[in-house]
This record gives sequence, structure tokens and C-alpha cells, in this order.
Amino acid sequence: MKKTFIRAAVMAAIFAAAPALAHEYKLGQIEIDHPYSRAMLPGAAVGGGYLKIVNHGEADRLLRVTTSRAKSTQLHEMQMGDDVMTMREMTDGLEIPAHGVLELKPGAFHVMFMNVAEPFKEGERVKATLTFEKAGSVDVDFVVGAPAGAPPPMPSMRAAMTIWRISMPRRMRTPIMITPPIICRPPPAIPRRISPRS
Ligand SMILES: [Cu+2]
Repeated sequence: MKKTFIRAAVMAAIFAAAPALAHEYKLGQIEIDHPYSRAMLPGAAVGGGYLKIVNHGEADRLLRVTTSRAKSTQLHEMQMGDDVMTMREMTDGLEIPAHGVLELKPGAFHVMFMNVAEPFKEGERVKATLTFEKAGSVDVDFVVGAPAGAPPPMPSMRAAMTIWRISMPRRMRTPIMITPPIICRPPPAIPRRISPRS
């Protein structure tokens, strides 16, 4: 009896606290759970966006995410190799299966906010618009949480993506193109040139 009461009290406390921690949106048959981002390091220009999409209806696609806080925004897929991570842009958007779930999370599909002038700060809300192929558009807030544990290799990622963009003709930038690997270890030392002594 007492145990039941304690359990009920704990559950009540959890549910009472829930609205502050999670937030959700509804758009027709689409449910969007807790869009969030992470605080960016000062000077960082790239940030990730994560959310869960639950589809209670027929199949749809998340086509794009737009925000005034980033010069451009892409949908990415991340894959981890041995000590190399690669990201590719999903130019056709991301499918949400009928009565299925699409989760954008660290290390997998994610929103990539690029060329962010003002780095996201912990505790703020970044306004954005999600556009779906069938359901249409909805305004959401990405709640900015604590920064990721380890500082992500942003400068090398930016460099890799810049090189990739410059080197690829526009017509070749198809979804099957994979961005060059982002090397997470320091580059090999450049051999010093020894000039022959005269
Ligand atoms: Cu990315």
C-alpha cells in the first residue's frame, strides 16, 4: 500500500517535470518530439540538430530544415569507421515510413546547421521550420543543451567539406556522393626538405 503510494508520487513528480525537459509538436499525422541541439564552442560555425519524428499516417519525407540562425542547413548521415567519420548530405530528404519512426541523433542522421554566425548557447531556443513532402511545414524550437563531451573536429570538417564542394562539379553533387573522410587523428608530419649543402 505504502509502496504503491510512493510509486505514484514518483510518477507524478516525473510527469510534472516532463514539460520542462521535453517538448513536442503535431502536424497532421506527424508528431515531432524534442528537437534539440548542443552548445557550440566559441568560434564554431557548424552545429548539429536532433529530433524524433513519429508518423501515425502514410509515408512522408522530411525535406528540409530552415533557420535564420544558419546560412545554410543540410540533412546529413554520419557513419563511423575505425577512427574516421564520414558525413554525407541527404539531398532527397529523409524518409519517415508509414506508422514508423525517424530518429535524428548524434552519430546517425542529423540536421547540420552550417555557417552559424552566432554559436548556439546552452539554454537558448533556436527557431527553425521543418518541411515535409506531404504534411507541409511546422515551426519548432531546437532547445540547446550542454556541449558534447569531446570537442568535435570542426575545423577539419569544415575544410573537408569546403574542398569537396570546390572540387565537385555541380551536376555531380548527387546523394551518392560521399564527403571525404574526416580524419580525427593529427595529420602526419611533413618531411623537412633538406637542401644539399654546397
Ligand atoms: Cu553533419
